[in-house]
Amino acid sequence: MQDSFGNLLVERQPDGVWIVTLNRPGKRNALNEETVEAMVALFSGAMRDGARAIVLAAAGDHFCAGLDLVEHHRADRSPAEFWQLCLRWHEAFNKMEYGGVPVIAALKGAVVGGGLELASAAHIRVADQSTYFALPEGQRGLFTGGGATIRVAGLVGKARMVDMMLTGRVYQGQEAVDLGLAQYLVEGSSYDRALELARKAAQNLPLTNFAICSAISHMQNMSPFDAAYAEACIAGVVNTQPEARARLEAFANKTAARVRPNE
Ligand code: 1HE
Repeated sequence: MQDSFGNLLVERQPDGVWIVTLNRPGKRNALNEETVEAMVALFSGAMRDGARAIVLAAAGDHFCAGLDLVEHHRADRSPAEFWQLCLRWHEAFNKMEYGGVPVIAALKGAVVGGGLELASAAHIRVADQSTYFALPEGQRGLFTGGGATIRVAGLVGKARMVDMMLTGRVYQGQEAVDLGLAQYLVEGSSYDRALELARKAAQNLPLTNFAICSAISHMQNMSPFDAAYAEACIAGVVNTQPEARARLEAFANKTAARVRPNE
């Protein structure tokens, strides 16, 4: 079943995997106000609406060119208006990161500016040979407003983010993976690998994925002392869920798969 949420296409597969496609290829999937509002709506309801994992894909050759610079130029926004706009971006990306449903981004081409802010809110990022990452805001006379100072700095570190913004430095390939901008680099299609990973994650119990895809992020915002307490509390709920009993039973009966090294 395929729906359209403004500039997002949503395909809901029977196993609970949703394919959400940024669908503004003519504008390199630049994020205009309408697209950000569609993300807020979609990611706010995804868990309630039964999504078990989401592939965040993109139409065309580029994942996302960031803020819609033409809309921004034409709107001639006031400081207060842009401040408000940034809060909507944060709302959308927080719903993704803290919403409890695994989001796997299938990256290709440009993942730049606000596009990198979007990608960095996903739980898993898969790059292909065409993918490149940059923060061109510095060269455009702008500053990041969609969470890069938290999420991109969190991935690559403060010094690298400052360099990316001051000099327009581009990262790609294995170097981007080594820095943490993506966790996977594929020879073929990032979409195919992202779908495979989403199907795998969708086999976990929803409550377990909820904890993985919200609690770990929340804990980064806490003191280690409080995070440990919250971890115990969440484990109390997750590790005693009735739905886990069959999986534990299978392990006890020696019918469950064992963890083995890669071949
Ligand atoms: C756009 C945008 C955009 C393309 N806003 N319209 N982001 C940037 O600085 C990236 C700006 N974009 C680019 O550098 C390039 O467009 C790409 C490398 C992504 C793609 O290049 P290319 O040669 O395939 O496409 P193009 O010819 O540059 O653009 C094709 C169309 O997409 C064209 O529109 P058209 O109607 O003339 O055909 C472009 O105007 C349009 N387009 N990118 C609007 N970004 C909360 S703060 C976040 C701060 C930021 O994100 S700053 C933005 C950083």
